[in-house]
Amino acid sequence: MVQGTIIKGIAGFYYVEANQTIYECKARGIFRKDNIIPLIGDNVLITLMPEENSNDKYQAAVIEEILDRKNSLIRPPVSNVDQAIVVFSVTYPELHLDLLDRFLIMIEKENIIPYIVLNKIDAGNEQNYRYVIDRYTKIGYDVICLSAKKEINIEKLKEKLKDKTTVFAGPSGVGKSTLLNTIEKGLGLETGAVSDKIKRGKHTTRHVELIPLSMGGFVLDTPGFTSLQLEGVEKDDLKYYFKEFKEFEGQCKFNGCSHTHEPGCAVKKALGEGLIFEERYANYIAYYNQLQDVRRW
Ligand SMILES: Nc1nc2c(ncn2[C@@H]2O[C@H](COP(=O)(O)OP(=O)(O)O)[C@@H](O)[C@H]2O)c(=O)[nH]1
Ligand SMILES: [Mg+2]
Ligand SMILES: [Zn+2]
Repeated sequence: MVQGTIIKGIAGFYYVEANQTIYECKARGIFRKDNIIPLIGDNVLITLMPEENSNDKYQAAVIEEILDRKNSLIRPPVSNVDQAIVVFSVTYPELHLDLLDRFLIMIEKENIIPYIVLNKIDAGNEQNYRYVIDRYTKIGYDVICLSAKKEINIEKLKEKLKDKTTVFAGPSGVGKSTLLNTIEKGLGLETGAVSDKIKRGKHTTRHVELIPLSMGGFVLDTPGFTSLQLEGVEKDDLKYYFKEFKEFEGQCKFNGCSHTHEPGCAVKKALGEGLIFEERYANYIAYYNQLQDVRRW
């Protein structure tokens, strides 16, 4: 048997990359019986079919076994993700820190390593976004400023992608596809001017597909989101997804402190001392209340 990775699924077929070759695979019936549905990103064992089952484009194979998943996301539906690149633009569309914080929560929840990319620095004024770099670096995130179009600082990002499975997330129009086209030459992903897309209402409903990188590893381009629900986040767990709270965890007066109203709260004390950013804390409270509301319904 050969080990490979499912990179896309179309009409009952799974396409598995193994040793630089893509195999067109059917899944064995046993998965359906066990209620396991193969996911893009799954590491699988396949057996190759005799030559007469193959077509011009692909060699035929059968997926025999799905290996244990490290993690899996619902949106986009993909497994075994190592890291996520959250892309924002320093010009248009505007930096939306509420959305950035929501992305970070969803990524932290799945134990995926996040990187923040600020794109279009060729067109922006550093004075306007310096605070974003400072704030998120201080919290402990890696912030990479680059220009996909002018190819500035691309290598800094590229070195993180080798041999990893990386999801690219971020709002529409920030330059995700442009960035991927720059990283993997000849990819030819569709890109568009922001205003044109909105005007024509162009919404390319793409299927989920892992793109193999020639240096090793996979990337996944996601369609842009303009809003993000904190799906599946438990109110009481929200605090664990705020990286800067971690060092104060366990120092509050009450066990299970929610850091919202309790006396003797170490997080609120840190906030008062300027060790935690007010905007981040304000978002924590806002999301906490939203999650609480959902539960009461
Ligand atoms: N000035 C500038 N524009 C960029 C850069 N990267 C992408 N763009 C433009 O931003 C628009 C949206 O890019 P696209 O890659 O389609 O964004 P996506 O929706 O996130 O995939 C296009 O008009 C790109 O040419 C950059 O580094 N600098
Ligand atoms: Mg795109
Ligand atoms: Zn507390």
